[in-house]
Amino acid sequence: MKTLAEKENKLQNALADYDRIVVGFSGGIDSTVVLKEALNALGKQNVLAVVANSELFADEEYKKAIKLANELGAQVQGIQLDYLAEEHVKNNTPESWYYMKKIFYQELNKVAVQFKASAALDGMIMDDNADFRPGLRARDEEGAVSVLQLAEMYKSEVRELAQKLGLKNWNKVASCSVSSRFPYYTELTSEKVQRVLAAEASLRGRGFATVRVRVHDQIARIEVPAADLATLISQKDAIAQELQKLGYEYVTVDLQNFESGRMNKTLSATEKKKVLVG
Ligand code: NMN
Repeated sequence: MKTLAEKENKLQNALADYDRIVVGFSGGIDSTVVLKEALNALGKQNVLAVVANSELFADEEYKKAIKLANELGAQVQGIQLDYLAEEHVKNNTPESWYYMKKIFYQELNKVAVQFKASAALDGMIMDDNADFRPGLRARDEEGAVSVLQLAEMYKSEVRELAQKLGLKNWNKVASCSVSSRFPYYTELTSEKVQRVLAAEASLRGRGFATVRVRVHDQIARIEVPAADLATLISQKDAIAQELQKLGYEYVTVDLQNFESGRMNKTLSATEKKKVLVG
């Protein structure tokens, strides 16, 4: 088993193989560690942080990521992605994760060409291999490099390294496309997406940092970690009112707590495998 120092060494060696790179930057802890180590290894002039914005992500996440990249001293470029124009994404099929990432990496590669970079890096870690991540296939097809995976780093090690690098203000809560809030095969519209983004923003405003509002037609099903459940219930009337105002007929709390990947439970192992392999 390798120590963290050995893994960091591997990461630094991997970065030293490049002279100029772009980094797909979300403002989360993983891509923040990649950006920081890349800046240390290659210098500001050779590193461009690319931050994607789209209708399927909260605007506040985009703004925070741009701000953080600037604070880290990186050159930054924002890109706007129209995921909803893609058929699979619009219909929220299990393959939609592949198609979203395909769009993302293709745009990242375009920026890499403009920046004359020799590689496009992302912040995928070892833990991502264990989740249902069809986007990893798009990454491989588009030739993006997950340097933290090359260094065999898991989340706990990335956290430790972030501490060591003095990185404190990354946006800690993992976020992903709000398409994960809808059952597969639900048609996504701008209205549905904006409503769920507003519902989650309202709950975050009440201090629920990790929260999902899963939408089943007229029912909003709120997932929070077990530790937040009592606080959520203590605010139930105000929350119900806020979410009903946004247009949900029924506002419910999930007694099984927050669990990332919850909507994947409806997919069989065979279905998942088919999507992952392509
Ligand atoms: O945390 P929630 O909202 O449940 O969303 C997580 C799920 O979203 C994951 O289990 C995964 O299925 C999906 N996802 C896929 C990718 C990818 O394919 N690269 C990226 C982010 C999220």
